[in-house]
Amino acid sequence: MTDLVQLTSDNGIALITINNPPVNALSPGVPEGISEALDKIAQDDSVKATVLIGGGRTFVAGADIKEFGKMTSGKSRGAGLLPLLMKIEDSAKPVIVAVHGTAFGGGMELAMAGHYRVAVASAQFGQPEVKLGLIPGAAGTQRLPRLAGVAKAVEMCVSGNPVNAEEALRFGIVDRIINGDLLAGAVAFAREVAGKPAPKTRERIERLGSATENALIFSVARETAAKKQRGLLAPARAIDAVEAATNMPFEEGCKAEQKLFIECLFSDQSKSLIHVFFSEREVAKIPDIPKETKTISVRSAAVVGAGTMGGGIAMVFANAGIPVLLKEADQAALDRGLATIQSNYANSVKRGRFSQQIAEERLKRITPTLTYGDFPNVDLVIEAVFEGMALKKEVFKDLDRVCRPGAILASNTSTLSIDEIASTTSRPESVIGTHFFSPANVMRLLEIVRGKSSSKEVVVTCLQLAKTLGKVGVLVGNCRGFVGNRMFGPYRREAQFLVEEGAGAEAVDQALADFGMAMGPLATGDLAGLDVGWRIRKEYRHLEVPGIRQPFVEDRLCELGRYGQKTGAGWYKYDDQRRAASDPAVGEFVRKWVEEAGVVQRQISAAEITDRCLYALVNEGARILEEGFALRASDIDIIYINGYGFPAHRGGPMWHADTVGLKRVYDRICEFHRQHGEIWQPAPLLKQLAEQGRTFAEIGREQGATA
Ligand code: 3H9
Repeated sequence: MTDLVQLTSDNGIALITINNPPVNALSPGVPEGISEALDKIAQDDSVKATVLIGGGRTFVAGADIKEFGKMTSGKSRGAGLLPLLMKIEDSAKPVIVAVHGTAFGGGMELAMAGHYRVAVASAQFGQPEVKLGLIPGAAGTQRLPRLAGVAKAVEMCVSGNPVNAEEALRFGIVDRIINGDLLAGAVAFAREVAGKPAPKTRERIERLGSATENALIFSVARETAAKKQRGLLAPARAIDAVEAATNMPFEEGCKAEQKLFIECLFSDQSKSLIHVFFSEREVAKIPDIPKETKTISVRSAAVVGAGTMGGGIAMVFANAGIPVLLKEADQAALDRGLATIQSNYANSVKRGRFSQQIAEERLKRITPTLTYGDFPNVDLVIEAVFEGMALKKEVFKDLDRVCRPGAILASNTSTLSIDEIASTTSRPESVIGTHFFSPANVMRLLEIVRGKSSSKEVVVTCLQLAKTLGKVGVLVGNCRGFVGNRMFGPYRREAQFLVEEGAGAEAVDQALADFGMAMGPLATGDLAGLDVGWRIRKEYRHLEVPGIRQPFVEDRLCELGRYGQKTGAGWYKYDDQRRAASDPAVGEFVRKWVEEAGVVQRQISAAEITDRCLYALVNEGARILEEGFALRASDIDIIYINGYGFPAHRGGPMWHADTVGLKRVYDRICEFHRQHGEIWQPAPLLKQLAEQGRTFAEIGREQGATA
């Protein structure tokens, strides 16, 4: 028996306990341990039935995801779970699987091989493999339709979303919900079924449906997946695999599933999504901050500024159950802010996202105010006033005066220096940036900007708080635009250059949407407001280096009052529902302006569009990494996936560059450098890695950047 699995007994009932913290993944040693235990149980006449249970906080969260990389690089042959599952199912004595926490992926497959399943009410069951670009690979697509029916199996394997114990019971995945002690309940259940014939999931066919019913289920599922999970391999393969369960014997179906699983496992999509899974967990690990660093308890908060961002941030706190003050300078602005919040909540209720009662509870947690009167009582304040240094400094002077010592003073600035803001206070160690993305109550990303004096406690607290708020917090350094917006500049610059050089706005957006971006860069500009960038460009014009090319078409559109969606016209025209349509006038304007500027237009391919926009991101990302404003390349990937609509199945911009090959990316950037001048100067780090044949992922951890 391995250390990971224990065999004990309780008066004729054998207990197999899996102990592989933190989530009892089926790492090497676990399947072997279960198998050995079954052998012993088979030989022990005193045992009448077996309970299989997870030790610690959960049952089994799936195969060990770390093993997949070893399998694709030929270092491991994988868990080989199928024979173990057959052995469980063929066991002469009934096996009762007792579930708490999560039975996910291989854990769910393990549970389905048992003869019965019992669970606590809080347990969750799911086949989330698709979220890793995979399909269930241990007969999940074959056993689940036999238990839960074809439609439910398709839904669970294609969406990857779990069901709770109650739903699992309703669909026949679970046989009994145990109220009270799970192990005791499972043992009692085992005594009830001991000595009776044990049902084998694989032999059940009554829920497999008729050919006609199934044909409809599969065709609807394929159509929906093609639309909602555009460009993704795994959902389509999951449907193929469940279909195999309906038209092949079990063993054949398993072989078909294996083939499809292997196809997915070796795909770039799966490698990218697995990279995203681990990177999302890596972001919270900060090399110079010890694990045991104390955090500051955040039980109440305040937001200064009730505009779009401030109101959204207040909602984020209220949604997470944290009471929040919302301060404005005058009553009219405060009323406007509150009205927007109320209408956002009303919309959510109308769309069925949550009940009226929940909306009211959330709203009650937001206390509007015109003064700093209650500020001494809060643990954290987020300033979200208009983006101007003078105003922000004034606010921070006030906060320094009124807030209690130790309270965190955060700024939602998207561009300004946190150190300069902090310098106006007597406690720069308590000052930090918390850059939310619009709409703050929807977007998952939170850039946490570490100032040179921000204390470790404040940094760790903000990283933890991000989790509490349902965000993914990424620590970044204090440079202009921080990480996300600093990279977004060159990306959008290239999109505009491409239009000037002859690509239509639609062609630019389409190429990037085809790549998988949630939205093209020009349509994104229309959404955010083209005037925002225009104002910034005017303010920083004095910093432009003479002789370096600058895009000009977007500024001209702004001069015509075309600010994007809010004015009904920008790169596109919009109806009163803000639906976009292409606007031939834009093409005409551009041709005229470009001709005046002496630029000769040409045919531009979709490949050039994506290369120029994406490699502009990569080149700037490499500089950021080298300068230490991001800790790891994977942190940049997480920022782009969660804040900028970069497709997760491409792993983020830096991972995408690794996948393409840094030498190829570097060579292409050198080509652009020759064609378009100094803005394409390759980042030294990129050059170095390309020459050494290395990747961003490799250096991520050794970079030791300061962020
Ligand atoms: C599969 O099963 C394929 C099969 O069909 C069989 C094919 C043969 N493996 O998320 P957390 C680590 S595919 C390895 O922060 P939570 C995680 O990295 C798999 N490691 O906790 C983290 O490590 P660290 C299908 C894993 O409480 C630590 O555990 N299953 C695995 O917020 C804590 O994780 C899935 O896709 C794993 N399977 O959430 C489930 N899972 O502390 C994936 C977690 O060093 N897992 N770790 O950063 C989850 O969804 C969540 O982790 C879970 C817990 C909900 C379970």
